[in-house]
Amino acid sequence: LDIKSKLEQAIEHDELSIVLQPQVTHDGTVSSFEALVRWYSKEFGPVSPGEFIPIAEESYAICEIGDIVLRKALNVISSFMKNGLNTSIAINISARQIVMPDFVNTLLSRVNQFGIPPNMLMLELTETALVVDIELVKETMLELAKFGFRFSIDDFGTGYSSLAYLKVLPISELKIDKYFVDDIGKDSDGKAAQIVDAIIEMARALNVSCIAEGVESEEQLNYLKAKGCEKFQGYYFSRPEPQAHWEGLQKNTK
Ligand code: G
Ligand code: G
Ligand code: MN
Ligand code: NA
Repeated sequence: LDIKSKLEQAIEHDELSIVLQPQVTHDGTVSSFEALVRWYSKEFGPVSPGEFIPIAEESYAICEIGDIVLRKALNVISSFMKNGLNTSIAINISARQIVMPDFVNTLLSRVNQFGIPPNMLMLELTETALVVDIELVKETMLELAKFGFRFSIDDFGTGYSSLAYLKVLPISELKIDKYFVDDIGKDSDGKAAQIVDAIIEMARALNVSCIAEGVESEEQLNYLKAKGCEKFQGYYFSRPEPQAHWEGLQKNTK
């Protein structure tokens, strides 16, 4: 069997799970998490999302995965809220998902089912997903924003979205791609840092907040802090970990 049919079986047999990576503010507080899907196959062992997400994106499978991740994330939010922890969760939304005719209703029925306020969810869309059908995506985003869902632009700086698009979309956050963060202090000409500066400026101009992903060193963190980036995510703070890891932490810090 090929990986595609194995993935369909994995979806059916509940072999997918999520891990959570913290998103941290200036004072080190965990304000939110990004949920990242994982596939531990009984047959192949761990399969990286870099491998199976592009395959899933070729079919409706990505929508099923999206719904699985959504339900698991809502379950985590619910459990955190019961413990008095108001951390929101960011989930990744694929281009194919956002243009599905039932996308708004699916999201609404899921948050109602779990009793979670929509503002506890941050929906991460890549620039590439935005421009697939900008008019439809804009209408969908505006509709969802009315209910309180928030949006983050993932992998920012690597796509083709123009300021003109960004200005009319209900965006809460720009997420600086790891690609630029990686090179802070490493590239000899300082261009990565200049691009990071420009993205932070753009976030300010759009009046949205800014988060950097892939933060691995204190040097990167200090640079981003000094420039006014508001939130940080990366191995410097923590790798993505299962829910149980964070519940332990919660109890310890009480
Ligand atoms: O977690 P890393 O963990 O390896 O994720 C690799 C890629 O897979 C990233 O580009 C990430 O956006 C994507 N990805 C991870 N989880 C999800 C998910 O739930 N949905 C979608 N569409 N993409 C995901
Ligand atoms: O959704 P997105 O494409 O942004 O996915 C984020 C990816 O980056 C995931 O694969 C996640 O595991 C990975 N990641 C998060 N923080 C770091 C980091 O500090 N270093 C590296 N190498 N990868 C990271
Ligand atoms: Mn993401
Ligand atoms: Na990203």
